[in-house]
Amino acid sequence: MSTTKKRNISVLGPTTLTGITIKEPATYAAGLPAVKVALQHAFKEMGVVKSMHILSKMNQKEGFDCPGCAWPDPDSPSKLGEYCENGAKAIAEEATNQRVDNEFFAKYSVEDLSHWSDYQIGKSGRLTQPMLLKPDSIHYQPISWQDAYTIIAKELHALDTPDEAVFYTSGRSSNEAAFLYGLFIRAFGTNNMPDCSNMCHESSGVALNETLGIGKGSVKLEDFDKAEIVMVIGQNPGTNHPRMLSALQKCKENGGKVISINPLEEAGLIRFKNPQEIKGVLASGTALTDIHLQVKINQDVALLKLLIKKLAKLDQEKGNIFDHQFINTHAQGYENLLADVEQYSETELLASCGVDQNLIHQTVELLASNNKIIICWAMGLTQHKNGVDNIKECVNLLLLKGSLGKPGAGTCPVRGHSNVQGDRTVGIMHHVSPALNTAIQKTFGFTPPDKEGLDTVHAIEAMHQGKAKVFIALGGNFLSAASDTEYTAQALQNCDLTVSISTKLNRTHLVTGKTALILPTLGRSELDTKNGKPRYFTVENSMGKVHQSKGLLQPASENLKSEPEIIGGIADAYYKGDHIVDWKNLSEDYQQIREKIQQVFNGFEDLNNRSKGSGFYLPNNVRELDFSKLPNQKAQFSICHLPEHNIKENEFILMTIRSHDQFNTTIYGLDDRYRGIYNERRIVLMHKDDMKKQNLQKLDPVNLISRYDNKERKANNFLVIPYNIPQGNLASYFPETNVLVPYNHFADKSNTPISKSIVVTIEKI
Ligand SMILES: Nc1nc2c(c(=O)[nH]1)N[C@H]1C(S)=C(S)[C@@H](COP(=O)(O)OP(=O)(O)OC[C@H]3O[C@@H](n4cnc5c(=O)[nH]c(N)nc54)[C@H](O)[C@@H]3O)O[C@H]1N2
Ligand SMILES: Nc1nc2c(c(=O)[nH]1)N[C@H]1C(S)=C(S)[C@@H](COP(=O)(O)OP(=O)(O)OC[C@H]3O[C@@H](n4cnc5c(=O)[nH]c(N)nc54)[C@H](O)[C@@H]3O)O[C@H]1N2
Ligand SMILES: [Mo]
Repeated sequence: MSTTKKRNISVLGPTTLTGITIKEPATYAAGLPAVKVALQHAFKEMGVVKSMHILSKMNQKEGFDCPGCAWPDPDSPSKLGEYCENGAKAIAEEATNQRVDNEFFAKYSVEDLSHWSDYQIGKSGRLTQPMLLKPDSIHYQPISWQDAYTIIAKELHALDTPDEAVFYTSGRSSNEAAFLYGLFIRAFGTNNMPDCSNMCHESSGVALNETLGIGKGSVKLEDFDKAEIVMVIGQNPGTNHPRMLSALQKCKENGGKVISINPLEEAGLIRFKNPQEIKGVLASGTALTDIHLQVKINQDVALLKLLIKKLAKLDQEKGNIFDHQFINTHAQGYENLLADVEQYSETELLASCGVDQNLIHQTVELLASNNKIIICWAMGLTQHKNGVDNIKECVNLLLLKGSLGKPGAGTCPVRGHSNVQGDRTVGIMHHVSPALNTAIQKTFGFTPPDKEGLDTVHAIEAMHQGKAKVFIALGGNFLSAASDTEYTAQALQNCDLTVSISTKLNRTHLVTGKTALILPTLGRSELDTKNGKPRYFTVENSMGKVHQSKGLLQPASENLKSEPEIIGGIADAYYKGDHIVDWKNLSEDYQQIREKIQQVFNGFEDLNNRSKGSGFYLPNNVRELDFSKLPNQKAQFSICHLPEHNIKENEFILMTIRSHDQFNTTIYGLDDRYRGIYNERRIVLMHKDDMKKQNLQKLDPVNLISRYDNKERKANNFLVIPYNIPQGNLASYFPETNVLVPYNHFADKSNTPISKSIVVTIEKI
């Protein structure tokens, strides 16, 4: 047996500063600067010719789906494709001309690379060849695909039970890959399928399932044209879903109003200069937000309760404010909800949420006189201890107004990764679904396990405790994305084997189990061929529409395999051909995978044909106002509780957010243009009065410290920036601040880490 060398890895990487410049925050999003920045990124990574070729094919019907966010494409996109700065950056990052090859790994050990920043690591380029890190080594070395599969199969066979393996999924994988992966995992015998959703919209899924009977949103893109009010809560579309700004623009042009609820006044929500229109280039563009409610971090329930309470009062006085016919026909729990808001005083709620009283009045007036309301939200609501309640309170408001199941109204959880919703639909799920198990049994002839699996936070705990020993990741960057970086690092390092199926190098490849494998895969933009014939796969967007995506670029290396083929390779090596499923054959034939998806799941009839062109919508009971699966066959009002933070003197609530130049843990650049911060990520935004109280000057370096369960966690070296943020609140970027998030503090019911409300103190350096 080989010995295991203790590797000297820097888990967190460097904390050095990069040379900040600060300017005034921007007052609009997009416009010409966005085009300029997008092209700069694209040309730098891909060169001019390749850039122009590929950018014209993104999000077109016969093109490939943008690997960025999950916002849907309009049915009739412009000739240019719908323009998006951050989509261009996402594609530049994937289609870069830089390569991480054998020489790279021979030159740099994992110890060396661990001292690089995430930015440097990502910029080193695309992975080109399967690589093995042996227990006694600090250098990855090349390995053949077959030998890599054999190592995985051997480690999986060596486990005492299948539950000692953990299979993570990030949300970029296609429906075909995710389906096959889930199928293999179940055949292998576990439901340990943590996925990025657990850290993302899990709270939305739980809340929406319990209240409306489907874990997805109900609106379609065209509803934005018809909406009278769009509320954007805890979401920064200018950066994270830039194409959503066109939808908000249309809403405004048709007379709709936008209410944004956010501790920050995000530039993208102030004004949009659509670069595809003359007025977006030459004139001032479109003002988006009509009312900005600057809520304190995690006081959305207080704010929504206040609005509901005031509306209820008006309804009693004047009538016709709530849609009683809708409530009587479709919902239950109305009286309890009214009794609940009765308990709170308006003064108390107003103080908790910290919003200006006049703005509350204006909002109530708007909500009172309109009935077509869409509520959009993202991580600002989901990543709190009471994330599920945040969303249930939004549903309460929509139910009261009858704003569901009709044009221009409904729920709109704005998803993260471009196929995270699809992955869940086709079976990536740690919970047991008896219906799914029966369908798999019927279709494939084996019985999937019926024991609940581990989600992200519990998988980390299991690996930390030595109860799980093999970790396999289909995409993502588990180490940096998950909470409590040092604890998670130990969890991964305790494993016998960690495997990453990836497009680009990241920190999870450096903080590994005793043995580690990197399996390089094709990206969205690349041609995927079998016997010279191009293949396509399918994805589902944020609004439940399934459509095809077909890459067009030459792959980054001839040694790459598609995700389904890699999964098939692992399964084939594990079963050595002795299984009821012909893994090799199935994994190479996407048409056949789609046929199986169609047999296992409802709503995918004729998938092979219907996914062509602009695609089709999956069934959605809320659109039909069918609540038959819920108690009494009614949509459910919920009683939501106010958060308890018990903030002591000198403590702050920190939200960990995205800069304009990153996609989760992939760092595109060091600027956060809309917030006026350039060339630095180690920053913390703070109210000027709080700075005074803490005796801090602009750009003073500080450490951030969290203390949970008597454990101190520290993130070092951040520069203080005075900013328009509520007092008592701070903002900083993830993943640098993930070290502060305790692994065992997460949302009730959804187990989503509390990344948006970490209690911290500040230590001046
Ligand atoms: N370019 C780019 N696009 C992306 C991503 C990316 O990193 N880069 N990530 C993708 C993924 S996986 C996801 S999940 C989405 C994330 O999209 P977002 O959820 O927009 O991303 P965050 O930066 O986490 O921003 C959360 C917003 O919520 C606000 N907020 C924080 N706490 C609270 C609160 O308590 N209440 C309220 N009302 N607001 C709050 C913050 O000020 C911020 O504006 O974007 C997806 N698209
Ligand atoms: N503190 C804090 N933590 C957070 C969040 C936060 O707001 N605050 N947000 C959370 C959220 S919303 C999410 S979704 C998670 C994200 O968690 P992950 O999905 O795990 O992280 P990413 O950074 O998106 O993963 C990037 C890596 O995916 C790989 N990759 C990219 N494209 C492909 C592909 O097509 N196929 C394969 N196989 N690999 C690919 C590349 O190797 C790249 O390095 O992070 C969460 N963590
Ligand atoms: Mo996400």
